[in-house]
Amino acid sequence: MPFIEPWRLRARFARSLSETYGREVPAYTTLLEASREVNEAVVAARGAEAERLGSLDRVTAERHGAIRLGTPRELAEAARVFGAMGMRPVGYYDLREAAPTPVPVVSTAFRPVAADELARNPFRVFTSLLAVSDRRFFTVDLQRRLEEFLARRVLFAPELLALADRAERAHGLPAADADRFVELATRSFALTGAPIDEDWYRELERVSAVAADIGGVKSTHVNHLTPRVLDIDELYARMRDRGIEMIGAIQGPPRWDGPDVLLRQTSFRALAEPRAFRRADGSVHRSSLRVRFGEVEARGIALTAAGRAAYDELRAEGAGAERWRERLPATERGLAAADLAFFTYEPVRDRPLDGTGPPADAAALLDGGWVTAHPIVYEDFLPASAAGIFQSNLGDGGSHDIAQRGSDLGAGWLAGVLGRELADPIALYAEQREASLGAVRRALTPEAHLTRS
Ligand code: OOG
Ligand code: NI
Repeated sequence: MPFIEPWRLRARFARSLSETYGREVPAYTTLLEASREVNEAVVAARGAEAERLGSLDRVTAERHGAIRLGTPRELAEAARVFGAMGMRPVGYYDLREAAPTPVPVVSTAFRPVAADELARNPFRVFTSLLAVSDRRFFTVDLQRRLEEFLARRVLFAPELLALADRAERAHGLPAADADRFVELATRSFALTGAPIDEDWYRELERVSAVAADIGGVKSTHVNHLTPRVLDIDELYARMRDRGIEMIGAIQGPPRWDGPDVLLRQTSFRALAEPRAFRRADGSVHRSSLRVRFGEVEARGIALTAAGRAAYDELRAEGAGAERWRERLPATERGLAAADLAFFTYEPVRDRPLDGTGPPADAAALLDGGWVTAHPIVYEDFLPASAAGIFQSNLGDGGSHDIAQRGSDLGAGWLAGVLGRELADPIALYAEQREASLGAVRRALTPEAHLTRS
């Protein structure tokens, strides 16, 4: 029987989730159509340069999903399910601190980390955990009732978790078990029709729409699945032309004439979906909820810590394209030379010899024509954009009391909950760059390498 490796499980799961979501949210299918059109038009117009940050095949298949969980136990279980598919927790996002509208969650993203795994299938899931212990949002009483409610629900079937553990240990599953794994995993994230306790849901909604979405129902669901486009301004215009109500803006860096960096995102408003509600007297009636929406993203080059600091400053200023040009070099080469963005380097094989040896640092290697640079794509998320995406789709901000002290729930705490290392995105990009520079040095100075080893 064929053996299905983690990346194949991941690719199949992403496809299966996309099919389910398309059936549930028809506007998602419109978004996919518009995205495909935009990507094909960009490649036709710009040629190979359009694929510099990912082949058309990768970009067309690329998705990120978002899920929201209620308890540390649920998060640890999700980590096992994603672990089976070669997806590791990367990055810590504290959206409770997001201005101007805090969201009562802390988050991470599960994604492949190795370059070859990302190339095979880069599926990632932004995963948020409700901060029930945070007094700025929840009283002691509400925390207790939320915890009681959440403790009684089961998001991931024991059979799914057993398969996940086997898959992670053995780096894959035999075909029949793989089918079952994908089926159960997809089912865990599909919307269920079970009636919602109306009083409980509405009480939570008054505190926070996110709290209601997470703690007001007995299951979880993917709340969006995001395709990637090569030109997000063009996509935004096309969706509006199709009469779809988009949120006010594109989040993240502005459009400018330099290379795409980090991540730009936008979305259409959550659509009203029919849901059944149970009243206190036991009667069931139909109403609707707006929780699931369509988002789209454009990815750019990963920034170094210095580049990221510049981005954060520009964002805080609300800077437009002009300020960007003053603050950041508008070419890949400039970004590489100033060490503001991440690249991998490759030796130039036929560089004419001129008696000089290769210099030590990347910028000088580039200037001397020793190497070519390839941009590393940003594979992660942006906390301010994430909070903006949450808020723009969940109606009003609910209530919170900033006078209260926040509970800890830091990155170390989250790693403990996961029982896994929480990778630092910048460290992952830096590792990739260093590995390529190591290979460059070995190729350019073989003798030095030999005498050292
Ligand atoms: C997650 C929002 C964050 C993104 O793309 O920044 C996110 C959520 O709505 O649950 O997906
Ligand atoms: Ni998203």
